[in-house]
Amino acid sequence: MTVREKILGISVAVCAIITAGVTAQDPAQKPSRQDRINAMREQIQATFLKLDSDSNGVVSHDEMMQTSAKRFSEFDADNNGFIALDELPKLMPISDQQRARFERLARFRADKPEGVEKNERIRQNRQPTRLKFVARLDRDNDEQLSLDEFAAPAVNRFKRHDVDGNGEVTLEEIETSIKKRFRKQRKARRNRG
Ligand SMILES: [Ca+2]
Ligand SMILES: [Ca+2]
Ligand SMILES: [Ca+2]
Repeated sequence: MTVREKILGISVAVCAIITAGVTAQDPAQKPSRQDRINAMREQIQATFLKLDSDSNGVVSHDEMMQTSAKRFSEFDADNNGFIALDELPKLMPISDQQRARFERLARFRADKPEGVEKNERIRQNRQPTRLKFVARLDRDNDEQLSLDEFAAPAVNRFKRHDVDGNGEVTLEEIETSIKKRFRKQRKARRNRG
């Protein structure tokens, strides 16, 4: 089995597991939820394949950092190793993928009580102003971002996904951590009432 076949096989399994968990909850919503799950599966797979630059079926810490460093250098126009406030656009860009994900979830939330309000709050957090973006990540308060500061969210995400802590992330580990997050979210929703 090639690595690609393995990855495809695993992501079908991820989909099946997520489907089982979600559709069992609310069969009436099945089509739109199924769409969400399919889209999510494709998104996870596409991101994984992109990050896995040597195509060996695992994303290493280095591969994740390379991606962050590339994005960092796109912003660091004067190439001095720091992103200054005026090197950023007034509103931080979001990827097509993030936008599609937000719109999908927004449609789902819009039918819920307070969904519209919540969507607006999430939209503002998703696409923050450059001031908010720097303020959130600027740990040493020098009003600019080092690569470490810029990459911190990606590093934290990587650590969360690296379930066995060996410095590499597999699709199975992403599956495990996403399921864990789903369970936590469902539990939080139940506790809210
Ligand atoms: Ca790799
Ligand atoms: Ca700079
Ligand atoms: Ca800083």
